[in-house]
Amino acid sequence: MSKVLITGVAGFIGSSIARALLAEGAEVRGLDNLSTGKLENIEQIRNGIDFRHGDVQDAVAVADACKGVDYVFHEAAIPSVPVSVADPVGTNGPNLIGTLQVLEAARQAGVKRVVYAASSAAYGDSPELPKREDMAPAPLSAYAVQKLTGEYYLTSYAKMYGLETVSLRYFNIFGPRQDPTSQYSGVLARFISQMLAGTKPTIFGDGSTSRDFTYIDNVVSANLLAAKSGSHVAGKVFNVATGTSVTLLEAYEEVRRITGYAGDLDFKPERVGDIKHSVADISLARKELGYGVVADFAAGLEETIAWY
Ligand code: UD2
Repeated sequence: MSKVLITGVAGFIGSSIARALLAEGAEVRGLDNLSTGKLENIEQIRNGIDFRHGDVQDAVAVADACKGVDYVFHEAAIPSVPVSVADPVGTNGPNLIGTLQVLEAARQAGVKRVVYAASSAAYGDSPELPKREDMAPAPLSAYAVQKLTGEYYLTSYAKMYGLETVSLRYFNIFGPRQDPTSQYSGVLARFISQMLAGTKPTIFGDGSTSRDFTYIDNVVSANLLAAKSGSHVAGKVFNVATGTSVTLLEAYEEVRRITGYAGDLDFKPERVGDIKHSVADISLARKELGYGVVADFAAGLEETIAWY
């Protein structure tokens, strides 16, 4: 894959993509401002990558990071719906201006392709399921607006400047190195760390809320495919998910079974802005990227819990 730049390389997803690219023999450069990313995520691969402590909003740092690079994997963001709701202006910089800076630097540097971490948040809470890429977007939160606008910039750069771009709409991603410590952490990371510690987990709602929980290996695979596919994928948007949904109660039961947690759980009212059901149609990614599910929910959960 020659020379690549991963923004957000010290994050859960960026550090996983870095490992896979290194295994493929790529020369990996990484940019991260360590706001949500952690150096411990790349500790074991630190010597293999050209790590740069810098911000995606810093035009000079990004331009420098893009020099000589063939592929950019843009993962840097503040990946939280509630944080964006609390601070729409503060999150717009990292999530949207950062994306634009990356695109502009990639264009100036003659990068071959930019692969972008887009979000299923673009679909909002419309009742039609499963979510297909040709459905009208209905962003609710500032995060959704920022991520969706980023997609539009990618498509615009593909059309205006011929920069090859691919947007991957991630559904609920989980796996090793996902931070479980914040109140805004992914529900599976929270359930696992809480149950292993013998702390009572909480379900917001009655437990029937469902998600297309997607193990990280699928995301890594989708990124590699998005970079390697022919130019027919340029300017396009793809769901990255499993195509199956699991309720919060089912997820709780499964984590409980694997961890051997003997306690029970609390129920609290649904969080403001929560989407009730989310599941993807992944047929477009299958057809155009050659994407397939490499690890399903059960297998991914076993792997994740084994990592703790
Ligand atoms: C996910 C993504 C977010 C964005 C969004 C798109 C994660 C961590 N976040 O948000 O970046 O792409 O999808 O819509 O993947 N919950 C509990 N107990 C807990 C924590 C959460 O019941 O301790 C519930 C929560 O209220 C929600 C569901 O679990 O109904 C999933 O929450 P989440 O924070 O894992 O992810 P989500 O779907 O809000």
